[in-house]
Amino acid sequence: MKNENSKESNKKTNDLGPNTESAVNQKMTTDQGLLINDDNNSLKAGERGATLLEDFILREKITHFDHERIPERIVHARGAGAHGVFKVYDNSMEEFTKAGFLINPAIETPVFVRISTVAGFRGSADLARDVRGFAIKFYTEEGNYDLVGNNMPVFFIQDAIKFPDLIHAVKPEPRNEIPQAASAHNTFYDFISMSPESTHMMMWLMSDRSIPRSLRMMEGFGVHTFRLINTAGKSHFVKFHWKPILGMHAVVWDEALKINGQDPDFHRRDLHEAIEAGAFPEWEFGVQIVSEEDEHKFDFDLLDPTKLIPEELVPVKKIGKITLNRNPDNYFAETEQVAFHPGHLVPGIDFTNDPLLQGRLFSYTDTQLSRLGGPNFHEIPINRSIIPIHNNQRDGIARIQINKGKTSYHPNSISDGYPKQVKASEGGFTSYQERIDANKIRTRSKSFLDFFSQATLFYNSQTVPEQNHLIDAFRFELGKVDIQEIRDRMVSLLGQVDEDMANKVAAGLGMKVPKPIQPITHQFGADDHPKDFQPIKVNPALKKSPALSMTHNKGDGSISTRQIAFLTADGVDGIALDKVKKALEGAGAMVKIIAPHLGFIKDDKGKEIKVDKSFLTASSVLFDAVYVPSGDSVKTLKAVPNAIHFINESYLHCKAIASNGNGKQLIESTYVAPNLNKDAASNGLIVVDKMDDNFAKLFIKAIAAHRFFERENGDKVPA
Ligand code: HDE
Repeated sequence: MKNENSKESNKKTNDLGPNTESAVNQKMTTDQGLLINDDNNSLKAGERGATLLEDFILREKITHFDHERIPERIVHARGAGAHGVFKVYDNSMEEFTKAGFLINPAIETPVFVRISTVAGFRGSADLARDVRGFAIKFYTEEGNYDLVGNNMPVFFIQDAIKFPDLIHAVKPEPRNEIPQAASAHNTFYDFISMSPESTHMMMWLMSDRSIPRSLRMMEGFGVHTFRLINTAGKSHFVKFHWKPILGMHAVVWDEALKINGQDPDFHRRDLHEAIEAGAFPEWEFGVQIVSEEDEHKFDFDLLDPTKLIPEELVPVKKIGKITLNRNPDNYFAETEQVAFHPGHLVPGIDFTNDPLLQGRLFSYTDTQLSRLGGPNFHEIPINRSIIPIHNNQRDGIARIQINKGKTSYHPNSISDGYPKQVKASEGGFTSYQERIDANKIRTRSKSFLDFFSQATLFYNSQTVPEQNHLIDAFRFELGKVDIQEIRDRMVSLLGQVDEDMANKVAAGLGMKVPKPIQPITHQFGADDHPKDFQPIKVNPALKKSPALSMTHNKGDGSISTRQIAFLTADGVDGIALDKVKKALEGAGAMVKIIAPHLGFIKDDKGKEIKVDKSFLTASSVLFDAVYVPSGDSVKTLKAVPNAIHFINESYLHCKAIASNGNGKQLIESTYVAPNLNKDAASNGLIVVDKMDDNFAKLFIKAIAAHRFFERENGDKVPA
């Protein structure tokens, strides 16, 4: 009988575009299109075996399964992706670039974004203390442009040749493959403490930037200095920025550790759920532009990727917006198989000679050859350009395109010379004609040898709670290093950044800050290595850059997508619960009803309320704030250890806590009790006897404040 999954019926029911498939209303087939009659039993000689080698259906299924995995990315293996669109605000960039998608506000460019951690394996937990990769593929009308950046504007090393060493040092140690997704171990600090150029990046890594509350609430950076080229061929230097509309927010370290157990997919889930709920993540795209004439006017080298251009020196001009509005249909096909490359360029954008960027230009295609199995990865749907591809590249593993015609070379006369090259004036890509006249040498430019000024600038620009978190992070990480010599070297480096900070880190480790220690490697050129860690000393133009503190960008003050826990049980005050729920949801927050058991509870009027989570699966670390409504429920909750713990932990993690009426009794049963009389505005405890119209407003304001770090000044509660 004919297989009714004919091309027509397939087309009708699976009209999702090329290369997509939906099994809705379809019958099961083998990979060759044969209808399957039994997918539950293999072919056997008799009811009790043996199984026959002849069973090609069994063999096809198992063979495919055996080869389901591909090598994970060597770095950035753990990631989450989303589709979206990019649009520029106006044509004001025309002066600097000819890239159509950056100058024409009528163009809506489709994008795919993948955000990742660096060190962990593909199955590692989301809240590792780590840099986040922020890679964007723009499917422009002039070809694919990839901006493969991070959530921190600088990097650990200045030269690509050090990348394998850096990554080997941070990855699990070779002897026992421990620890997973963590920089807190001997080999990482062994390397870093002998790599003074990494000190600036280490300040970023130990700051709260490395433990974001959400992937939607972090900045993105292109890191390297790139070039913009206009129609006249004139070049300007440029740094790229992404500014999140929701502002920058982080969790606290104790919370990060616990989230990794409670929900290792916390960031991935958060991104997915926000997009499903229609709360589309948005970032504004910004540029810092420097003219060619000003290349040498800074006290650092624009080509050095361990340096940033302070926004106070060159402001970030916001030129457009990216909106992520669609989740991938299939994680593997899209998020796993997407292949980024800083060398995927379009006319109007070009490279500089940053030696880290130059090395990257080799690495990204090379790595896809082993990860995606050959040179045809550009044909995988997620990697395809939106404009058709015509060239003389042919064949290779898994070639999908069927090239017609008699020729596959250029020049040819048989095919009238097609495909033809295109003149620059017609949109053909030409490289910026930078003049180079130099000796071939292996050395580090002297202009790269100031290692600490910007590390100090970063530290000075943080608020006191941010500085304290950074010190605690170094204490934690170096506490996991068990070779004293390595701690000595690392703390001596910190001493060059800020004496007070180094003393505080050292105190936590029960040691004194050692004197600067002589470098023991020939890092800066075999014949010309400097005598100390700070070979070039500069007097930086800026002592403080507020833009470097996360508190300078808390966003639009909305509480959109914030997760709020309502602690309830039978007898809860239904009117209070409804009122606060409506107000919070009206402001975009997501309310979850938590109770001692799943199913339904009854409010004080006997009305049934659906429970979202029981205390067994709802930990405080998965929420941004907590509310205890009044009612007989409070009596029950006082006897639930997890409810008590919920309040203590929320307080420890500096979150807003609200209650009305006898809800206060639950808070009085916790370690938080002595803090109840403190000022609500600075302490985030909104505890009222009688609920008025202002209650929800105060609570919303407290949630928007995100965290109340004042609580860390000595009145920490056990949790
Ligand atoms: Fe990467 N990097 N990288 N990197 N990188 C990769 O490419 C590499 C660097 C970044 O979501 C790999 O396809 C070298 C800086 C992101 O798929 C690999 C050097 C920055 C992603 C590679 C660097 C990045 C990668 C692994 C030093 C910030 C994930 C898999 C010269 C500006 C992209 C892959 C995704 C991935 C090499 C340094 C960002 C091995 C050699 C600096 C966001 O090719």
